[in-house]
Amino acid sequence: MRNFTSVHDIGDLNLALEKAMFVKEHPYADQEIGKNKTLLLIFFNSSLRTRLSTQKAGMNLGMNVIVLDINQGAWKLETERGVIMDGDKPEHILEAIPVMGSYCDIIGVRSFAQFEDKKDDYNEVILNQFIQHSGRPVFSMEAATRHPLQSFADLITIEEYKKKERPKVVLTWAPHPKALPQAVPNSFAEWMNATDYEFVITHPEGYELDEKFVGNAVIEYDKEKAYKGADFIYAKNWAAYQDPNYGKILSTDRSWTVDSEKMALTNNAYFMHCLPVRRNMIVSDEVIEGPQSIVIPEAANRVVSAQVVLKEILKDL
Ligand code: AN0
Ligand code: CP
Repeated sequence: MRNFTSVHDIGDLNLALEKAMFVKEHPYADQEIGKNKTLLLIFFNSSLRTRLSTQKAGMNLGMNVIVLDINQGAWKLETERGVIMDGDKPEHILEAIPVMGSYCDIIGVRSFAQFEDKKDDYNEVILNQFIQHSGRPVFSMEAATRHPLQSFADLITIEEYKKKERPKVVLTWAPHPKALPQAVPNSFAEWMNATDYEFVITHPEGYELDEKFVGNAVIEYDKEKAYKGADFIYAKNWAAYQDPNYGKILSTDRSWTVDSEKMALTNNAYFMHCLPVRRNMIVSDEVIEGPQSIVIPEAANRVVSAQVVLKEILKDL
């Protein structure tokens, strides 16, 4: 594998899942593969899970790991070409990227959608600059439109917990006070569409995602209907995608909060969320603390997804 930015880079999903189960059972089996290789993790945005789990995955593979928070201690980066740099940004990303590439063997990048220019976000301008100019394999740690390490961990988790071959998986929008990117739901949809699960998306009108990610999912605006018979409820907030409301909050309707009442409509579904999660906005205390909540094992699987991806990249270095 050279770069990892979406489900399309992982190859056969069943094979990827087999690799994941191997890594989970034998986390230290491949300590030689990363020896004297340096992993650089670049964060333009905050992180708890991605930061820790990706470092752990690298260490399990014997790698040296360096982490850089661009907004805490690095020079502020200009990202647009042709700008007269007389403002508050002392360095251009076109120098910074190859310099960073010269200090490592593999680069992970977290760079969220900025909600300033939909085209820039959906063209993955920052991530693609790393791919073009770093000279190194690059993997996404949540870019503007996708969060593939999260979705891979989600898939591993569903495979571990599912009680039937073809579970009903429901992605539900839920309210949130801040505008959040579509990366997690886009990516989750893309990975679910690559399986043969029954996959339903429910959200208020106006929250339609990019068709490219929705694929063959069934869109059900009636949330109670969507919850019916679900085996997994996957909650996430996102801001509007469709024009002219791109990046806007259209609703904070708490009837969409995942609560025990709605969970009672399901087939005793498991509750999933990528975290961080705002309690009693996205999900009630009762549901997230309840026996069907699998958010902690889901987060733990982030080490597994990262380790599979790093191992595949290391193999092809
Ligand atoms: C981010 C998002 O919604 O994309 C990261 C999730 C993994 N969440 C927040 O910023 C709260
Ligand atoms: N789920 C996830 O990516 O969490 P962080 O934002 O804390 O990395």
